[in-house]
Amino acid sequence: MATNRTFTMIKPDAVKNGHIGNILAMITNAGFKIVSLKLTQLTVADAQAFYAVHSERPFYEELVEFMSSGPIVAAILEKENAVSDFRTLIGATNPAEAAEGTIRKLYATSMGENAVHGSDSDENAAIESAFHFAGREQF
Ligand code: DAT
Ligand code: MG
Repeated sequence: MATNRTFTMIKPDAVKNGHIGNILAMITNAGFKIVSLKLTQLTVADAQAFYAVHSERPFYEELVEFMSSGPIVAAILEKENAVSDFRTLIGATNPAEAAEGTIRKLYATSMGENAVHGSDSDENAAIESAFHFAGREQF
């Protein structure tokens, strides 16, 4: 299986609650290599653009407000089957439904404030990575 990449964000709730180190440790312990990494903050316009696919959903405004509310960690991760293995590591969108041992089970506080993002396809991983990182920041 070819090595490939996914994109993640440690969301404002998890940054605020002091979970950056533990989440990055879970990610690297699961075999992902960090190929890009930074602490940054989305503007409202950035969050609207990043989540444009959800613009008709009832939770969109709340999502944009939350995702622009404080610093996030953005990262590109590399591993065989990166997208699907990372979705398994983070767990279900709703932390109440997330499996034991997943990042969302351990660190998410609600459906809206669910600690981490993970790309849902190789195509979106590439789009989301380019949204956050210049080519020279991808190692
Ligand atoms: P995921 O982040 O698991 O890929 P998604 O792409 O369906 O989930 O939604 C993007 C984010 O939007 C999700 O991480 C949290 C928020 N969200 C999704 N459904 C929601 C809901 N019913 N109520 C509040 N926030 C929601
Ligand atoms: Mg999604």
